[in-house]
Amino acid sequence: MTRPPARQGVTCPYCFAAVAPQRILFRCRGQAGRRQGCAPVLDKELAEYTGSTAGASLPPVFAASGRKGRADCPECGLPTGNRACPECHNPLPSAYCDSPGRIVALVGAKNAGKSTYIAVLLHELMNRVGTELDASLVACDDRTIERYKRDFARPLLEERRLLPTTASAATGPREPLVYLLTRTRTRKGRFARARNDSLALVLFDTAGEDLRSREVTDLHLRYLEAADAIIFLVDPLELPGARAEVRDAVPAPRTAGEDPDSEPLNVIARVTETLRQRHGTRPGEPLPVPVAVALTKIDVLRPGLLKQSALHRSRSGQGVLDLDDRDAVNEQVRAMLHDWQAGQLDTYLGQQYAGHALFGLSALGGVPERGRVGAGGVRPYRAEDPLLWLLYRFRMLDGVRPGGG
Ligand SMILES: Nc1nc2c(ncn2[C@@H]2O[C@H](COP(=O)(O)OP(=O)(O)OP(=O)(O)O)[C@@H](O)[C@H]2O)c(=O)[nH]1
Ligand SMILES: [Mg+2]
Ligand SMILES: [Zn+2]
Ligand SMILES: [Zn+2]
Repeated sequence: MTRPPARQGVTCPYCFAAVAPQRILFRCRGQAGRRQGCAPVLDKELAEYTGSTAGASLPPVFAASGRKGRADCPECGLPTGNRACPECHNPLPSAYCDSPGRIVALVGAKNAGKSTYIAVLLHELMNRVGTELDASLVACDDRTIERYKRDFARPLLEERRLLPTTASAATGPREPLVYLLTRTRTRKGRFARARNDSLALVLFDTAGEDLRSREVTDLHLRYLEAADAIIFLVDPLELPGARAEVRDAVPAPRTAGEDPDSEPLNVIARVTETLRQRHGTRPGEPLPVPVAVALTKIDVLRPGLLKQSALHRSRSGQGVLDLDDRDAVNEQVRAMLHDWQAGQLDTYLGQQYAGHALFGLSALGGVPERGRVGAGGVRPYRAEDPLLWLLYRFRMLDGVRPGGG
């Protein structure tokens, strides 16, 4: 297997610049209560990044060699552990600087279900799945918290309205949502000790619109180039061969089959080209980035199709990856793709990537009606599966075979 080029230091999860460890800045902790730190000043770099001076008045940043992730502010003398990117001045959490961050890129054609998936996946990680994995999911900056609430959780999960089409990045700056997922793992046996593993989960809600052409925006491109893993979402309603398997009540999407640029295979091919440029691999050589390919909206499929199938079973939910279940789901989705004359997708991924895995999930768990989530509310189904597999690939989650072997 080819290895990705060794990365010097960290990749900023906001601007995706590669930052050498000694260049990481510190930010003064400032005044608080009786603490006499530096007063806030307008941070021009940060304001430029966010496109607004609101929230960009902060205690100053400074360069320092810093030992053990701390340095004393040259102005006020107070020690600080807050670090910032030298390019965009966004915060770089210390757990992110200390452990290699993993950037997960989420891509898919227009209407594939990306925004809905982000809303639901993050909610699952903060709740049920987080508990199962003994993991905490913490936003790395206040803007991420606000944006998740405003653009994802409130409309979809509280008000049960479907999310609007994501606007093209060309119409305005868009920022990634940056989280730190930290798992506590206790090793059993003689050298028993707890260890924390961190994964920076950087989700950039791309507009399917922007993946239609090769002229992807600069930030977009850097996001893809920086990705350590890809989650590629495919709407089964866009696969013409799948129509016969869809419940009668589900209307055909307006775009189906009309726009070759939005066809799943063409979208993944453009993403693959971008990745090849970064990795500098030869055409025949597989890319080292793991790719999770998920059929979204599987609730639209006829119940008969899923009955007694691997996809119909629920995961055991033990804080491990059940490899038997993983194999079964992978095989089932592969068989479905081939049945639907979409086997090309599987073949292409097998040729281009050293490791790809197939998933079937539903973020909503039911067919929406008139712009709203169905009557039963949001009931995600296997939404976390792709992420669990990636955690397994990153060695943050153990794999088990309950059936032995
Ligand atoms: N049945 C069903 N429909 C879904 C599900 N998730 C999304 N949808 C439908 O798909 C539509 C598009 O979902 P989005 O999440 O907005 O898709 P997107 O990939 O973000 O689209 P763009 O922003 O245009 O790129 C939604 O409005 C829903 O109608 C699901 O789990 N089940
Ligand atoms: Mg969207
Ligand atoms: Zn940056
Ligand atoms: Zn200071």
